[in-house]
Amino acid sequence: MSNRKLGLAVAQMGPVHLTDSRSAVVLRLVAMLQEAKARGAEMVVFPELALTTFFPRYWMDESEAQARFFEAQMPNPEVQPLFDEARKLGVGFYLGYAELAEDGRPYNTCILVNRNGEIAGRYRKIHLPGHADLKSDVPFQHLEKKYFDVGNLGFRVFESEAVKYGMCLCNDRRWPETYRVLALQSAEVVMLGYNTPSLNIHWNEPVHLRTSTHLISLQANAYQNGVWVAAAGKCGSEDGHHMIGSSVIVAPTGEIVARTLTEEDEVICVSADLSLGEHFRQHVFNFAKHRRPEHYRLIVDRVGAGEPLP
Ligand code: CDT
Repeated sequence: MSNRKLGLAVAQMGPVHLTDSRSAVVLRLVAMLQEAKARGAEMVVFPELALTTFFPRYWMDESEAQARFFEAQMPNPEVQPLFDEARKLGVGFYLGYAELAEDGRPYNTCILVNRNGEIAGRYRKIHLPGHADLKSDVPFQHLEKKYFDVGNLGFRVFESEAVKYGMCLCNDRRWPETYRVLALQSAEVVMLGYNTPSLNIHWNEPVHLRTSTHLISLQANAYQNGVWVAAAGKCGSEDGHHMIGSSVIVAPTGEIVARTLTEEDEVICVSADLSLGEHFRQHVFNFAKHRRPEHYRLIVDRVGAGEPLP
């Protein structure tokens, strides 16, 4: 077994309010990048939609949302200091933001930036939660289906500085297909950012389940795919709307090896032994030896649950 180590950090964010400027947010990201580097990080994971408040909770025209919350270029002058600092420190990062693509389409996107400050990978969110219509009987909206198109880049693995990274965003983390498609491309580390409201507007879910289902999803999928999972939340109360914290780094054993304590800007960092996943990938989850895809056809042939097979 090789013994490859990666300094892996998660930079959780406290709230970003409607009145906070991009430049102020980027200063916070730069400070956490510096702290992570000082603690040995080579890769730092920031949250989903890290540059703005979690705006899908608000109803507005698509054009207004795009003007206020989307980035038509990346990097752009307000975000450039983060790229510059990454290059100066020689540390990579994952960043989630609302992207207005060159063809004008809106996506919930994350990028992988390498230690030279260059974009080395891009993912556009596939499992968009929520709704597109105005719900009048709930305390806030969840309008990802209104503001974003379904991602068109698939789940891809990017090799950067000799590490194989997979990326996804928030709700994707609850779907086993996400991790399996990445693991079938030999991902070693899955990075994700999230914004998870503490209240579920769709059914009366006890608040504690919001955190436990988040952790169960990460831990089970880390183990079943032999990957490290690094999950960064934006949390606390954004203009009165609370979101869960509990940002974590999970080992391929399924164990949480670092977890945030606060609901504020907070860095957690581990030295991730990338060879740990190899044990699982070569034995219990040796895909080539043990998978039986001929019995998994329904996973791609059906979307929703249907009748038992004849
Ligand atoms: N941002 C995001 O994807 N949040 C979802 C909320 C689901 S409730 C409609 C999540 O999975 O945490």
